Amino acid sequence: MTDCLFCRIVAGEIPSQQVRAGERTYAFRDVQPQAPTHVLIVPREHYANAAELAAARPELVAELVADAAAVAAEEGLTDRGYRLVFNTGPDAQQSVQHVHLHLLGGRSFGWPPG
Ligand code: DGP
Repeated sequence: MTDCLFCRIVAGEIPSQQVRAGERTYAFRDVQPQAPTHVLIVPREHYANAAELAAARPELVAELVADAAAVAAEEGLTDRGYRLVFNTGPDAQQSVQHVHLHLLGGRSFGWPPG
């Protein structure tokens, strides 16, 4: 999809800070990081959200999670842990309609913060 931001990032038409490049997936740093490590992992193929991806290509959901775990290990997050998030739809504030798995780590997500 030529008008999709993440399709254009995957195609290299818009620059991104690459973290991992697989045959079917691509991982890059979020431009508005919410944590010391904030990486987005996407399928190269366009699907609007996690449910659509799961219905069409369930093995790719597993691949996104495996990629996230590999990136987490590379970033030294395995022992302390990390958060994985798929935002879906307006109430979840999904702003890019190309499914993306957020990998967040390097801080505690306990409440209250700190
Ligand atoms: P979501 O709200 O779940 O749709 O998350 C979209 C994320 O994408 C958000 O955290 C900011 C990030 N983002 C938006 N535009 C760009 C961009 O051009 N480059 C990169 N690297 N990240 C972007």
